[in-house]
Amino acid sequence: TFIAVSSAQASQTDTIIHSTGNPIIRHKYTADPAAMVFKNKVYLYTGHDEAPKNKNGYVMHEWLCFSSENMLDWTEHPVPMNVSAFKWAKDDAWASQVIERNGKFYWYVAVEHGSIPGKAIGVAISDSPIGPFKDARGSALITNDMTTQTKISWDDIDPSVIIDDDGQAYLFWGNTVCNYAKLKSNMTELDGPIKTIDLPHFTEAPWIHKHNGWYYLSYAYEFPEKIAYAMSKNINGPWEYKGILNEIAGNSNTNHQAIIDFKGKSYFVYHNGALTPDAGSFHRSVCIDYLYYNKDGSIKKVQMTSE
Ligand code: FUB
Repeated sequence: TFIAVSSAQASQTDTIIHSTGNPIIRHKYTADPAAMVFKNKVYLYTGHDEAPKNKNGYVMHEWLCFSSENMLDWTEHPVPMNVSAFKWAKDDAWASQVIERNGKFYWYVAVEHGSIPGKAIGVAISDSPIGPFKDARGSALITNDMTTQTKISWDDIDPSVIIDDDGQAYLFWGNTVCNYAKLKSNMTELDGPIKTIDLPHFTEAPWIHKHNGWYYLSYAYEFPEKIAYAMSKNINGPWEYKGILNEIAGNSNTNHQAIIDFKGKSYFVYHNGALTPDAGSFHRSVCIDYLYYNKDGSIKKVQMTSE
């Protein structure tokens, strides 16, 4: 049975969820997952699809945070952040990612800018993975007037962040064009020019990760979206396109992935529109399936399950 919980009703205490299969969260619609492994736990950060039942369009005002020690029992933490954390932003709590550096947690998010037309990327900071988070800059890190490759207003979305083994941090993001730039060690300022990466049929949702010496750049491909990926031995490329990793995910035009290693296994975290018969593209739900690497570093296609 699906129980809708509105933001107003949201619990201010932890809620325990035992996942019985995909989608893993069934009492709310969750989208755009990002996962972070920290001290024996997985932290799952999602958007919250809050659109009324019959509305075709995104209504997203807040982000959610869940944690687990075994990928089956999840704790839902009190809502750690909503759009009003960013005074310069108007609405639209779109895709995000959290990363830890020196005991601080940095949350990169896409939102609608209040005065510069279009989407923008902000960064929030906390001493804890579950918040509270506050705006780390007081202004957007990336705005629509900094990248001019495309003319759409939502080309600066879907931030993904990595800290490389040498301590250099990078931010990847984009719609239609995949951008990336170095971040200063304070994690709140760019450190150099914005560059672009040419990836076949790149739509959005870049996710950068490293595994066994390879860099992987996965992304939403075409529309409706599949997830494709490229590999490189160098974070600056060249990137070799490796094909489709995940097919269109049940009933949703968008797909959006996070890839992590946790306790000896690898996981593919994504969303679909299959929680309720009328869910579709604007009432999405986070799912998790195993991800397997081949000996040469390439990745086997993900088998989507309902277990
Ligand atoms: O959730 C809003 C947008 O839809 C995200 O930013 C995209 O990745 C797509 O999932």
